[in-house]
Amino acid sequence: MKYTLPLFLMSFVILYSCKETENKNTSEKQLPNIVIIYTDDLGFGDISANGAKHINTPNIDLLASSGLRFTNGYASSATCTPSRYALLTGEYPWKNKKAKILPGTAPLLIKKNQMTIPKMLKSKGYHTGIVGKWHLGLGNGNVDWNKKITPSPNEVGFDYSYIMAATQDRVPTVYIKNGNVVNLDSTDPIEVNYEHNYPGQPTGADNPELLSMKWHTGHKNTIVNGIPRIGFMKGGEAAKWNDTEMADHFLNKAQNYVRKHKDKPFFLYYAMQQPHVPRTPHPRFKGKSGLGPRGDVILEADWCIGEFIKTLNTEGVLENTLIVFSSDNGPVLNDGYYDDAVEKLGDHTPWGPFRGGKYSLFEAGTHVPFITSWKGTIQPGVSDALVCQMDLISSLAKLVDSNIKIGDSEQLLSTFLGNSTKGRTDLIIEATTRTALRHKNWVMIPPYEGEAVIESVNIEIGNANTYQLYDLDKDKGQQSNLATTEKDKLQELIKIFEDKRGNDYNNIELIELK
Ligand code: NG6
Ligand code: CA
Repeated sequence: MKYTLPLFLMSFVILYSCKETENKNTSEKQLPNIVIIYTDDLGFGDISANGAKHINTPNIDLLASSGLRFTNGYASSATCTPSRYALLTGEYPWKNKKAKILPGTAPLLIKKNQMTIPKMLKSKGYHTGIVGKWHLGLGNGNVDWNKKITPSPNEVGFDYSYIMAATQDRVPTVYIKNGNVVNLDSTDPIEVNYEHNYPGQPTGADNPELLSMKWHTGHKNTIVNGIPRIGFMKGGEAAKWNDTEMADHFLNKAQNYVRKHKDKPFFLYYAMQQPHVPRTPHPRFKGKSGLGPRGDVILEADWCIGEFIKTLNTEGVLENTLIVFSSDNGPVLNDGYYDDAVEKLGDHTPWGPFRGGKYSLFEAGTHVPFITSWKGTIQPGVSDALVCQMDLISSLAKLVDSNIKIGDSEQLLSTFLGNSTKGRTDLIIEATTRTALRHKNWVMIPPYEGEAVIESVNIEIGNANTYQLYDLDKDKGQQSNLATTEKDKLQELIKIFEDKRGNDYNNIELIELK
């Protein structure tokens, strides 16, 4: 009798501490780290995991062979800004008329009250970070680059941001950390505009003798590191990035982010700059692919991914990290600089089995590499389910038990984790403001006016004066237009498309690539 009370208390203590450990384990399990590795202009056929024979991407392949490789994974769009908008917000970009390729001076495209992946995860206790390319606008339309830039990624859900504002070929050519230009010297202020040059400054158009890379189309304004860019920039000499060091620089920031935040659930959006132009491989990779700089920077990106995953491993978080790998749009060879991408292509097919490329409504524009990997949780395999990057926000919300709902984003968590083969039935794809419908194995492209091929990039963009209908099961390369033979199917798809898209889909402002 005399031992009863202490025994009772002891069992209570033991029970309680078991409960504590159990809670800790469950909550740790419930909240895995999430990493999105996002490449820029990497084509479906640019990775050996998807069948490339003339380039070797061992680290991406390992991600694929140890995870789930999607054969029907899509970016929402065939260009960068709209795809990134859809990825982060889960909303179709054609619902926001401003979601087009943005200049470096564009205001922030995501509204401060809009839901985003990092915002949703933050509400669940995650630390959230972005390293790399942003291209979703900054500030309110009149940024003073010498002061704190706001709003920035930090106002739409990211606790930490280390970014380039737009693209590697657009000014300002500086890194921005949490809204402040890195290494800014106040005695050499930065000015940026896209309309006129600053007096006395050389440009790509006027000073070919200063160029280390020759422009082909568009890129003829301010010269930075011998490379002519889009837009004009003055000052900020000490803050300018080094193009060939950029991959190492972002990798380093991404690795440090993991090291610093590994003890708490984190979300990292690692938005790599390759293989977008200007392609500036580090000397370690120069000439290594035999395909010219475009191939070399793909090797560089693959290496960075390997190093980044090594860091997750050595920091002990790989088994508690869901990694999503994809690309913002399909491939392009000559995208405005002479850099041997065309000349040295050989037999490599960046577009894989598909037609078109970046800017195109044909498959290669949006049908991109897509891999999910989570060591110990996702069983290796291949999924043919139709999925879009836009679906990640709802699916990740399910993963972390958040109850946010985003209309256009389908909740496909079990598909992303390999526990279901069910994908979307329909997806509206977008390319330079034009839209088309993927429905099951079918694709319907409505008629659009304008050139069929953008000559400067030599890509068929999908315009025709008739409806186009393709059966991807039989015709991945979209060679056989079935619109006149499969009339019922065509009508069925037009109806689905117009129900979702509205019938004013042709009332659009077409983008010109000059
Ligand atoms: C185009 C640029 C191209 C690239 C693209 C954006 C010209 C001729 N072309 O206007 O080089 O910068 O915009 O690419 O200037 S994206 O991947 O960020 O969407
Ligand atoms: Ca892109």
